[in-house]
Amino acid sequence: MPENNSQDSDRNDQLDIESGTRALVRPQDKTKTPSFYKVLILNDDFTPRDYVVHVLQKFFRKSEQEATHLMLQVHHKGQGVAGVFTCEIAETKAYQVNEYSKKHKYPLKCVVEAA
Ligand code: TYC
Repeated sequence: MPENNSQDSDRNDQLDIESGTRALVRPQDKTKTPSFYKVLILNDDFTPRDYVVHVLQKFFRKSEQEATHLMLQVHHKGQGVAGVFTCEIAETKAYQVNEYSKKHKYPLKCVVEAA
């Protein structure tokens, strides 16, 4: 029963509370729960609305309707969640959007935050 077992991520044994025994867990059998990260898109006063919609479609695979809805939410509330990803993918998406926006001379920014 998983509730009765305590498994510390950096030890190779697993405690069974009922019997008080420890069973060895081979390192290759240990599954790590992936951590998730939000890519937040931030509002600013200069980036054109159409460009934000384009970015949300291009980098976050939003439909035109979803992208427009999110862009308006961000415009009114200051920020919004463009997507939730594993750490490396979240950092890559934010980097790609920020570089793309620099290239197009818009101040649009994405930042990454733990989910
Ligand atoms: N506030 C911008 C404008 O009025 C539009 C905008 C929306 C910019 C969302 C960034 O993430 C953003 N042109």
